[in-house]
Amino acid sequence: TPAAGRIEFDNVTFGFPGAETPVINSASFVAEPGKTTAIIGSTGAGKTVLLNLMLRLYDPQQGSVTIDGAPVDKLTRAQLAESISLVPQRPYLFGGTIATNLRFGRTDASDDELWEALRVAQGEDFVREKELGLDEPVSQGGTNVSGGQRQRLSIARALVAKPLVYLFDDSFSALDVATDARLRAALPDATEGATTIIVAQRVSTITEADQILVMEGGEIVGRGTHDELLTDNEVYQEIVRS
Ligand code: DGT
Ligand code: MG
Repeated sequence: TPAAGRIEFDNVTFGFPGAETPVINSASFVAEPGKTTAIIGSTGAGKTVLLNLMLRLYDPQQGSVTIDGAPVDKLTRAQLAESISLVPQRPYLFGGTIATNLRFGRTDASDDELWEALRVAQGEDFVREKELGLDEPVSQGGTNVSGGQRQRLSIARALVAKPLVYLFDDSFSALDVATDARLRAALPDATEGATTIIVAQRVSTITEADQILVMEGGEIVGRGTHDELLTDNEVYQEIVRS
């Protein structure tokens, strides 16, 4: 079982069956524990597919994905689920209550832990406003909570699980800028020591990331800090301008 959560992609190429061109082309990078790796790039660039390769939703045709040196295809789904929490681009809620949804990754979490995760995810206020609080019923698919609330509950669910690796797929772009800022201010303490990977649309979400990967057409076409990329990466400069 992984102990640190260091993710390494080594020359990974992946294409969907029957497609002519790969959607991930020779991708290599390392995401370190205790650090934030951000991924930015236009729609269709391959950001979600890159995250899905870590969870083995599909396996690469070439290259390897490892966590703490162990190829992810040697780990069981249960080991992967214990190590990595994904907040998907379109979060999903299960029929049950807010509490059962938050405890999805770790059934023994206390109510205090759920409230703490909600505080960080900027979901505390709206749950407190519910008549039944944590026991408020949620319909399957979460149709009785708004999209923004669904997003925050999904973020809180990942925090409750306390994984080694957090994957946030575009989890902050639906939030208004102020909420996004508050959430990101609270996140480092809550995820301390973990490997954090954030797919983002807004540059302001990722300016403080330790490392930013710029993706275009399935390739990593730039990497560095915000300041470094501003100086020397045209694709990043274009994203900043847009
Ligand atoms: P986004 O979320 O709109 O910002 O875009 P990305 O960067 O997350 O793009 P991604 O990774 O969803 O898709 C990369 C490419 O792969 C894009 O050309 C669409 C294609 N693709 C994604 N999912 C599937 C799939 O399930 N089947 C097939 N055949 N192609 C897919
Ligand atoms: Mg995506």
